[in-house]
Amino acid sequence: MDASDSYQALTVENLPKRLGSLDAVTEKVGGDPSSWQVEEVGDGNLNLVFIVTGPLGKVIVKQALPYVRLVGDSWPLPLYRAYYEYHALVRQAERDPGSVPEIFHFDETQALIVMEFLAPHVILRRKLINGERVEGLAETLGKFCARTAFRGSELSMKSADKKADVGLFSGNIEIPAITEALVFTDPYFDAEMNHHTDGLDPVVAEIRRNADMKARVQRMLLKFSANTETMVHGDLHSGSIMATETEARVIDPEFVQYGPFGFDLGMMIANFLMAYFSQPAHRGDDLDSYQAWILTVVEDCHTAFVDEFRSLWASERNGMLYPSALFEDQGQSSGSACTALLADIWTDALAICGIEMHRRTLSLAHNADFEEIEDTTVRAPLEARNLMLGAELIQKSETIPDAKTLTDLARDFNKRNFL
Ligand code: SR1
Ligand code: MG
Repeated sequence: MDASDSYQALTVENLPKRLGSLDAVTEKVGGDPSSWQVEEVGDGNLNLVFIVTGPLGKVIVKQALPYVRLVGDSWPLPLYRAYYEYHALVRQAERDPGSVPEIFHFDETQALIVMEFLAPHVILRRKLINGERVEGLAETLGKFCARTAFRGSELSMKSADKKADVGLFSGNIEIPAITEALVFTDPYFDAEMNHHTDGLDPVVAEIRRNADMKARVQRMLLKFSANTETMVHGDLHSGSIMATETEARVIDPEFVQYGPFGFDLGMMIANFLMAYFSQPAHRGDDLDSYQAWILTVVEDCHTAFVDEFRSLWASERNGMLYPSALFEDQGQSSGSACTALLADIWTDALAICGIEMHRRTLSLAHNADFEEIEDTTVRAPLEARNLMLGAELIQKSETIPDAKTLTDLARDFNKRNFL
């Protein structure tokens, strides 16, 4: 494809002709492009996603659409998000090698990325709904969050490089604006695109009446929009993770931006907690053991995050923050400074977690964990537990010291009836 070609959305029919002359694609797929099998598999909220199959193998082609797919062309969205996604994938691959799909080709004008086809991976959200376990999941995800957080910050990066990167990603305006509205604002008033399950009204009213909690959410929005602590994935829910029985990879970082250290950890944990609360509608005899496994993943994610962050603190603290000149070089330990920073990160993560639990139940984009529960008389009480724990986390984020205290709270809320 000629780089000067103006943007045109790919179709199953025109993809072989349009990508068939790219070496980066033909080397992976093989054969005559006219014989390629092309399948459109995108079921996300924003993009086109194709699997392209030939005699040598498969690739994924992801192309941004100039509007929000979930809503339609009444909500335009810049194509430039593919550019930021590409740059995010490059950085994540450097900071946590093997954690994200390999990129074979990027075309800025066409807003498309050709990347590794992950097989036999499936979206983690589907596995959680199906009751499947993934070995080593917590370790992989906790390390991913710690490595990308630490190595994307001035704990590790040269200040000039980090500031240049903040400049680069600051052009990604419309995508964070989605998060600013859909995640941090819309759940807390009667916004146009909101919807929630019948029967939830009393709990929704209680949440929207709570001015102190809304102020805390706005405080987090201020941090989200103004703190450039590190490069965050920005949308690390269980639909942005693909897994086999023994491996997990992170995909889809188009919501990348610079933000708080705890953002990705908090959003990810929220999605495990929503999977946890939805389980009574998906499981039979194995309910207790599967719910227990999900909470173990939450605890172990936090442990892996903390352990990896501490290890990088000891071995890679070469940026301008907390320099050894102030601590080790003067014969003093920086251990308590690291512990205090980790406590702040955890506090932010808990508040983000609660906010994500709210938005997935009240705002535009819900998740399948709850949405696939057809009987709303079953769904509403489960969502109410989720909403009430979300409120607790936002309000008590400073006083929940660790992941075990968090999972104890989840176990407690899982027994309660809020409607
Ligand atoms: C209009 S986009 C809705 C949601 O889909 C994405 O995956 C993000 O989570 C966004 O908030
Ligand atoms: Mg996505």
